[in-house]
Amino acid sequence: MRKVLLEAFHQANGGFVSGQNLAEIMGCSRTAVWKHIEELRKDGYEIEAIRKKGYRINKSPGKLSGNSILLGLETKMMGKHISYHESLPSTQKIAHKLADSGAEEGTLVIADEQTEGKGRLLRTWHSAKTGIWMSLVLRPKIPMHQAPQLTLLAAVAIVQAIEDTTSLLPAIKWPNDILINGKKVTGILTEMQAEADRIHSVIIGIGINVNQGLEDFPDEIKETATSLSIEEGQPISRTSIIQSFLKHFEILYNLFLKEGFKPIKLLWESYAVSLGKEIKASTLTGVLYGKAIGITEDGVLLLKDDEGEIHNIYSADIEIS
Ligand code: BTX
Repeated sequence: MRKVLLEAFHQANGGFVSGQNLAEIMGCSRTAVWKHIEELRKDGYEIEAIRKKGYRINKSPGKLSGNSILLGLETKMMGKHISYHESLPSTQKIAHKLADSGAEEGTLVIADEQTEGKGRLLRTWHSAKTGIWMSLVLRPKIPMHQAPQLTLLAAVAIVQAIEDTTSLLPAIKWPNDILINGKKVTGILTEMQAEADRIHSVIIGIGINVNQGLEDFPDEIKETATSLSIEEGQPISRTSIIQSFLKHFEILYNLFLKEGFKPIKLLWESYAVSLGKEIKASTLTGVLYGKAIGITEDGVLLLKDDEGEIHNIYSADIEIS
């Protein structure tokens, strides 16, 4: 019922919807409509009521919910099914389960808080309330070796969403960190379910620090992490960031499926901070120093060492010197 009510407001595009109209759409009495409106108000929606005009939503709540994301979401597929949870160990786990049981492409799992947020290589991702912790289920028909390109694609969509919603200028550090003023605001973890050379699903896990204050970060990341609101100096709507991310992601994903990685690579390069710089790459097999000279068509980082030898870096932590 609530979903129908929010959809009716969405259709009205910020305008008024009369009580009578809402009663017809919802198939209930006007008194019942009023009760549902009161419920929305309790959840933080600011709803104006004017005699003879009806109701209008002036402001959606800062609180996250599946419905507030759906209200105003401009996608055909991404985020059309949302599994929202107040607190979870990790959205990745739920997304894997949903993918196993046949969830549609574009299904999104979101939590207000994660108690066991995962980074890459079994690292911890701190996921206090007021950030965005989400996992997107994809079912791309692509060869397995192309799956890591989706991490780079997601990074571009996040940068575009941050640019849409704030005045900040984010930059990407290969492969998956988004930095603002040199500090990490986002991490991306791409996991895959596959068999032989067939991808069943790709789960893109995204963590964005949105409204945390410095005091919300544990000591070990206070120097290296930041949030959008710290950088912008005011609270940022998580709902707007998620909606904008899903919109950009869908456009880029369709482009990627049609034309491959090339157009995504160009966009990614335009946001990259590490290219052309001297870097230290810590890989699982050792540490390499040299200049980051570019990425390949497959999204692999190219590092040229002092002897002029070029190394392909598939997975590493990068420090810019
Ligand atoms: P990563 O391995 O690149 O980054 C992890 C490292 O980043 C940690 O070791 C720590 O130094 C630092 N770090 C941890 N938490 C934060 C934070 N909140 N802000 C800035 N720096 C931090 C990046 O891994 C991948 C992160 C994916 C997180 C999403 S959230 C939704 C989904 N569910 C889940 O469990 N993980 C993903």
